[in-house]
Amino acid sequence: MSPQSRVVMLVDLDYFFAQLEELRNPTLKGKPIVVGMYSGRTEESGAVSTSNYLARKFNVKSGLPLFLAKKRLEGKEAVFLPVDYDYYQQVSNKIMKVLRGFADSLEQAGIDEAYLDVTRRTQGSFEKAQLLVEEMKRAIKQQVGVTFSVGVGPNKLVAKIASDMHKPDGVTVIRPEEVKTFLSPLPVDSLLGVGKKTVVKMAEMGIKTIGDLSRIDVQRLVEAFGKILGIYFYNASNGVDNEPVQEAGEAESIGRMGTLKENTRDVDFIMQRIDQQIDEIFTELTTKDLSFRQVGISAVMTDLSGKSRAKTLDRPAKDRETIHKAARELFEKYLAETDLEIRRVGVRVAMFSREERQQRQLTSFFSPG
Ligand code: TTP
Ligand code: MG
Repeated sequence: MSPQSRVVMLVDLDYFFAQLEELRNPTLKGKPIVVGMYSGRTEESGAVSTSNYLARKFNVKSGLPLFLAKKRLEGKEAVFLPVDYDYYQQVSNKIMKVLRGFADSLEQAGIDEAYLDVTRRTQGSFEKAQLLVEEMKRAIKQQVGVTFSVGVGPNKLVAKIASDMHKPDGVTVIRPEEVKTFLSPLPVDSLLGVGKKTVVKMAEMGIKTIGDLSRIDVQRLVEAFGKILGIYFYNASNGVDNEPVQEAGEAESIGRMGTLKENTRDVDFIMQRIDQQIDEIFTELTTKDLSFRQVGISAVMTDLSGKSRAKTLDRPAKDRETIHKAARELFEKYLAETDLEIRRVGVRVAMFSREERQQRQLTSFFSPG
C-alpha cells in the first residue's frame, strides 16, 4: 500500500440507455436492442445512441446510422426504441445518489458516469477499494437494478482508462506501481484529448503507444503541440494526473432542461419556460458566487432531434437579464433555421470565473460542450 496515493474510481454504467429499456421492460432481454436518435427526415434517418451487447455483436454501436443498424440486425428480432431522456435522467439521478453514499467526494462526468474519490474511506487501500466496488455493485443492483463497470486507480486518468477494460459488469484495479505497465502498450488515443488529428501527427513522430509518448522529451512535445498540450501529454503518458475529484457545483456549466407544455415555435412561450429555468440557474450562480462568459441553449424538436447553440460574451456577467437576452437571441436565430416545432428547451451558462477558478483544469479543457 502506498499511503500517499489517492484511490479514485470511475463508474460507468453498462450500455446505459439500452440497459434502462431492459429494466423497464424485461421481456426485451435476450433481444438486440437499439436506442436511436431519430432525426425525422425519413422514418429511418438518424443514428444509434447506444445498443445492448447483443446488438454490438452484430457491430451495431453508438453513432451508426439507423438504416445500417436495421440492415445488420435484419431477421434478428431486434428492438428499436427512441431516446427517452427524461426517464434516463431520472434513473441516473437515483444511481448518483446511491453512489454518493460510497464516496468521500463524487464528481458526475456524464449521464452514466461518475468519478469517486474513496481515499479516506479505504485508508488508501486498493484491496479495500475492490471490496467497496463489490458492495456498490450489490447496492445498485438491489436498489436500481442495473450493472456498471469500474476502473480503480491512483487518479482520474488511470481510473477512466481502466473502467473500459472489462465491460460489462467489470472491475479493473490498477495500483500505483502497475500504472506504467498498464498504460504503456495502449494506443495514444486512449488518452483524453488525443483525437484523430493528434494520432496522425504523433504517428509521424513515431509515437503509437502511450509508452512511446512517455519516452519523448517533454520539450519536443511542447514544440509540436504547444505548452499546455505538450506538458499534458507528457504527464498523462507517465500516468501523472493531479486533478481532484470535484463535487457537483464545481461543474463546468450550470443548466436546466425541460419539456414544454405544448410543442411550439412561439419565442415568448419558450421564454416563459426559459425564465423559470434562469431563476433556478441564477440562484445557483449567486450561492456559488460565479460569473459566466457563455450562455447556451438547447432545443429538442418534435422529431426528437436536438440542437444546442451558445454565445460567448465579451466580458463576464452575473445577472439574469444577460442570460435572458442571449437565450432569446439564440432561440430566435435557431427558429429561423428550422421549420420544426420545439418540444423541450434548456438553457445553461458556462465559462465561469471566480478568483480561485482562474486556473483551468485540464479535463474540463477537453470535455466537449
Ligand atoms: P457510454 O457510456 O459511452 O456508452 P454505454 O453506456 O451505452 O455503453 P458502455 O457499456 O460501453 O458504457 O454512453 C452513455 C450513454 O450516452 C449511452 O447509453 C447513450 C448515450 N450516448 C449517445 O447518445 N451517443 C453516443 O454517441 C454515445 C457514445 C453515447
Ligand atoms: Mg456507459
